[in-house]
Amino acid sequence: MTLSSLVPALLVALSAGLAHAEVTVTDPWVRGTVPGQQASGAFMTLVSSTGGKLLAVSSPVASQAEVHEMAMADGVMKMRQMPHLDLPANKPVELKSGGYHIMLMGLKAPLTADTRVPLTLTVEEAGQRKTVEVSAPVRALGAAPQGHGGHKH
Ligand SMILES: [Cu+2]
Repeated sequence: MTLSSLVPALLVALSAGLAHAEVTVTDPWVRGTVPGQQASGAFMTLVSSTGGKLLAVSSPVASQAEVHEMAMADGVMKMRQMPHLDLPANKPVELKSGGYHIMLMGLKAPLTADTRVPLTLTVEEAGQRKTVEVSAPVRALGAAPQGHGGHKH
């Protein structure tokens, strides 16, 4: 077997393995922060092909990262930490503003637009733990249409 025939075979084997059992992450992003801000949110859509759980998140930009749920409790929006986030098989789970989100706490520096934040997700699928690396772009704090966003150039 020559090298040129080996490489395509290897690529096919790799992509077949990826399609088999993986958590797919789409449209990840992190909300930008202003200097002095200690926390921010990370958002994305997760799909597990076999069903699984998101167990933990870590990022080099934050001293701590937690999976949170935002929900109404006694008429007040409250956040609580989730021990894990269930990922039903082939059902997209959306992490978004006002719902599930990843909370980045103890930020070491402001998160500025057009940079990227590396996130490591620890997931469990079919009883197996693995990590998924995500590179999430930072979107400006003022990207949402709500008055003074502190967005300067
Ligand atoms: Cu939170």
